[in-house]
Amino acid sequence: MKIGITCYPTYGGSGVVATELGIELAARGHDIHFITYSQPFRLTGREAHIHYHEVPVSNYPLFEYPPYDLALATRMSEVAEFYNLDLLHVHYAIPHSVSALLARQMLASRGRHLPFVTTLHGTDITLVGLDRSYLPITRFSIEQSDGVTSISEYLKKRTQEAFGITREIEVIRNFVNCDFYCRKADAVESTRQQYAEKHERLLVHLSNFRPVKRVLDVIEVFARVARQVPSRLMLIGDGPERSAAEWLAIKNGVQDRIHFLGKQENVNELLPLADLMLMPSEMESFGLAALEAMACEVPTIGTRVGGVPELISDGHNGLLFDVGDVEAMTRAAVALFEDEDRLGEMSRAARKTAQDRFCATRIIPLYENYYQRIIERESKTPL
Ligand code: GMT
Repeated sequence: MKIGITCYPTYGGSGVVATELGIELAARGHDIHFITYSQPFRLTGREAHIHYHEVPVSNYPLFEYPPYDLALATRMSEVAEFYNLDLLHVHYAIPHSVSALLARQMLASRGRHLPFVTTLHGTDITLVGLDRSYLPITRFSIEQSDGVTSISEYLKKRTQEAFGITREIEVIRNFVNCDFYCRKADAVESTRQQYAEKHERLLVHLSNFRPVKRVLDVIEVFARVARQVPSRLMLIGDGPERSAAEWLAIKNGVQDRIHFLGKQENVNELLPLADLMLMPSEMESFGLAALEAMACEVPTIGTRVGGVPELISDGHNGLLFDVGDVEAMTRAAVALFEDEDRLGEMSRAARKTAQDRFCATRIIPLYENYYQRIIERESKTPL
């Protein structure tokens, strides 16, 4: 198939999923065309079967707000026509599904089908989509999409309830490439020493440092753990809460034990070095960072919110707590570090969950089948 993919190409879960999906589909022989305002950060630009089309946005002085969504719609329709695309797949409803809707109409006026699939990721529904100024158009573009997928059962229900949408939404959960995200003993042996001494525990957090991620809770938990167990923390990512996190680390006297690594491209090389992931988010529709860690045999201490319980089963492959309960999270982390057998069992269970339920080899065929169904159905529908 020839598939166009649009996403936010910068740091963020939906962009990661879209890019990894494109890479996996290309590896299976499909032609993938990324249509975005900059090259998605996990792409090298040299992958076979992958093409990148930048969306140029005019900054004519009259435009206080350059109309990106119109430029995107134009580029989508051009790429679809020039490269004979079978389908567009947009990640994150706003504004991508609105642009895809316009592109579909532009091509229909020229006698061509261009079905599009919208994948809902979370904040496009839970935060942005429920803002009154975006709600009607988000609902409209979801209803008008030829196919809609959601990354968890939770997000599907939330979308149906909050938007009053009755149309079908297919749940296709996030995935991880289990060959790429895994723990290799020799790599851990040679690299871990950069971040922690042999006798120290190593914790990790990975996010875009937005308030919803509660990075300050990460610092609070780590500061308490570090008082009881020799340990270090790797913080991967960057964003609005970074300086508050730095300040809190200094206030707690743990700044020397924390590695602020900023945005990192090869997180698959860093995650396996850790013993435990902290994801104390206020909300997660899925929690891709936890899945990536789990594939690397790193269990997560997380929160019982959104779609997280669909990934982490409490006490088996990770541990779940109420949002903000840093004392309980601390007790759990310390208890795990003091019980090597239990930590080992949980690490193996985390890897097994990733392999058995969320491995790319299982999830990508679900997308392929879904695309096929949509393309066949739409080819028989009059324009
Ligand atoms: O919260 C983020 O990291 C950004 C956001 C995005 O769309 O980039 O993430 C959402 O999509 C991820 C990938 O599907 C999910 O794993 C995250 O749980 C989800 N974030 C929230 O729901 C807050």
